[in-house]
Amino acid sequence: MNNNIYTIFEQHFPASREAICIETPGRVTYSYAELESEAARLAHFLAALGLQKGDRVAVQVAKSPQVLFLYLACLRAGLIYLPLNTAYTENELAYFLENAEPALVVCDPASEELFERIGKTISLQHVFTLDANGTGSLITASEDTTATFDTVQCNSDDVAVILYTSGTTGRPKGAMITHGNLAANGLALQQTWQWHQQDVLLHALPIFHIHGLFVACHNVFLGGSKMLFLPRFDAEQVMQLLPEATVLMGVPTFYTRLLEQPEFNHSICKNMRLFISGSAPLLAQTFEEFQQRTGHTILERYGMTETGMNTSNPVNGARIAGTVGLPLPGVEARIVDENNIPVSGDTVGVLQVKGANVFKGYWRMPEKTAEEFTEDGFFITGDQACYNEQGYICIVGRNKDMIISGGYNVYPKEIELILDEFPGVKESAVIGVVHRDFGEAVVAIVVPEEINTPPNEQAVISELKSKLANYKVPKKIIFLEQLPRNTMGKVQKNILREDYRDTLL
Ligand code: MCA
Ligand code: AMP
Repeated sequence: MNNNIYTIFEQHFPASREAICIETPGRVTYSYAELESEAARLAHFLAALGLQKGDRVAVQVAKSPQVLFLYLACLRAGLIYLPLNTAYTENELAYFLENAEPALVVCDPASEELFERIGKTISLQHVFTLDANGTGSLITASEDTTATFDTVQCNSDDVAVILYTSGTTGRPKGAMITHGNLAANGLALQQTWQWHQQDVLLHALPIFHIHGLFVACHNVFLGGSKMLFLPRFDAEQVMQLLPEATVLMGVPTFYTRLLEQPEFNHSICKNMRLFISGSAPLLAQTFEEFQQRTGHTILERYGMTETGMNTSNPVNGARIAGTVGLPLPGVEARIVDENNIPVSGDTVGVLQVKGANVFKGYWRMPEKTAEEFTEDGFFITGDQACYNEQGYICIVGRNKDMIISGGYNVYPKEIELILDEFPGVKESAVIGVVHRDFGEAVVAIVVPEEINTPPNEQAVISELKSKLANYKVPKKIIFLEQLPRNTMGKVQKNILREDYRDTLL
């Protein structure tokens, strides 16, 4: 038996492979037959380059159907797919490449030279390009390759994908996600959300993270369904296409932006079966406003890069605002106190999860991996949670110093390390504050060496922009004489968060 996740997808593709899998806004369609042959062609090409099972393929490209063909090709060839946010800068990319040592990079033509340069310092063998139109040297070079390929044999614990997630220390860690993790989580979601061949997903998420790549696309592949594949989220375009869709998946910002559209109403959503939200907390206010405007109740679910999806509100049954529902089939979840003793009711503790969905570990970081698990094998999420009256899980806070802005995670340490190096800066503290559009947004509190002559704010912002993905760059810098500290000398970020909570409103 082949446990390669692609083999499992294939078993779920529609019997008639002429059924459409992907449709673009320009009405270009790709059938399941084309999905199979394009993935086979690319897999053949990658294998012919000499790439071996377990080699990493790093991909930083704009969203297009061809990226999905490449992803499936890597799975088929037993290669480890390493997607990278298109916002990452040279600084960030150099770290990922050095850490993951990919054998091949696929990038936008505009960044080819950058990757060639970074690649010199590691033993990067190949750089190919793929642009937003789905053309580039990767496609040209693989054009004449055979469109059949025997999917490489994989075990459940073979790594399929590495996804970098930052950490409280500021050094990103590569989460190793196996073929077995993807299968367990994909099938659990397909069953829970009752995905079927008549479903049409409106896909407006980026495809370099769990949400857009696994949660969205895997459900389509396992449901044998179709997706309307948009390059990015655009509220007007989403409204235009919603009448053709049955499912939308998004971060809370998608829903607040739709509600800002005066024409967004009941009739636009008349064919919809499910609106799903995740990656960040959905405000009860958004949940209720959405219900009033459309008659639909948003289904909120909860997950992590390391675990995939853990819990979900039900399709049939009450979906409750401010909760993330119940554990998915095959997922064990418990909330524990500081002594690792399970708590019940509305007592807040840390959420821990266990199951075939939980990742294999951090790439080349066995100690960091060990730190994140309990002795009895539960993964410590770092999220604070409790149960509501119905026994649903509510995420009420985080033990980790992390900001979620528009669905993207930002780790303050990464920004503070750069700020503290800036001339004239003594120290800094980066916090998340309330933001109307992004839920939370990044703000930096900076203590200058001389309070009367602080560094130039624009110069600081420019420095950060050159080193960090744009969504991590603070929306505002506040200069303070000193940071609040407790008796142990630890910066009291809770005070800063309280004081500057409304600074961007
Ligand atoms: C864009 N900007 C942002 C963000 N996005 N600032 C803060 N937070 C953001 N999320 C800034 C840019 O830096 C830029 O500023 C300006 O906004 C316009 O950029 P643009 O790219 O045009 O913005 P947009 O297209 O309107 O994007 C907003 C968005 C996008 C649609 C909400 O951020 C998005 O698609 N988010 C989804 C993220 C996601 O998929 N997360 C899932 C992770 P400037 O001009 O100053 O540079 S997976 C996960 O979390 C787990 C596993 C889970 O449970 O799902
Ligand atoms: P990531 O590191 O991108 O995997 O983000 C995972 C984190 O996002 C979780 O640990 C939570 O803190 C947060 N998250 C994801 N979904 C939800 C949700 N529905 N409600 C609250 N937080 C969420």
